[in-house]
Amino acid sequence: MIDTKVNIATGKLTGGGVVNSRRTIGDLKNVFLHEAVRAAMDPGTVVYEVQSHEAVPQGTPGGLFFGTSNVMPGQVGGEYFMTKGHYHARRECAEYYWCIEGTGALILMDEKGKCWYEPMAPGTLHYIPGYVAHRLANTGNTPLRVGACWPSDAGHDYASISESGFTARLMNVEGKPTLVPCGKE
Ligand code: PAN
Ligand code: ZN
Repeated sequence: MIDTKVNIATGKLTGGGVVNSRRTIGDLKNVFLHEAVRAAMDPGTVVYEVQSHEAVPQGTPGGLFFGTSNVMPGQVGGEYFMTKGHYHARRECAEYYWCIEGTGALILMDEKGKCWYEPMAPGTLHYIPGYVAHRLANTGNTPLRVGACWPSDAGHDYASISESGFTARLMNVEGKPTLVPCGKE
């Protein structure tokens, strides 16, 4: 733990206990509204990377995890590059996000399907309450770097999102991020 460092300018984590993951266009089948556009893109293009510092085993009650997400700039058929999004498996678990660098949006959806977003810019702080699905979108031209802290027993429920999706999508409409109500293609 003591040899783990966070670069406060970029959020980059180095040292012990750091777990790295990466999602490319090829990994994100059926995540974007325009699946046919995604399928025609280079599958090796990186959409986002996540680093997390896991000081205790996943599922430990009472612990915390700390991480940095980097969402690259880009779009799929006018929809901004974004994370898959999830509810926490333990739905009551909340999370903090804060924006380190870049411009983007935190897209939120409650269990009734109400969807909204909070704009992100360096220094914005975002409290994600329990029972709220969350995903990050990069609306700018540079990487969006976001710090996060969440309970070590929160877990991730991706299945509910892949079954019914978010009820709205953040699209580039005439150059402006616009939350457009819709389902999948
Ligand atoms: C974040 C997310 C991270 C990647 O650490 O896991 O931004 O998004 P997906 O997990 O939806 O792919 C977090 O919210 N943890 O709970
Ligand atoms: Zn989360």
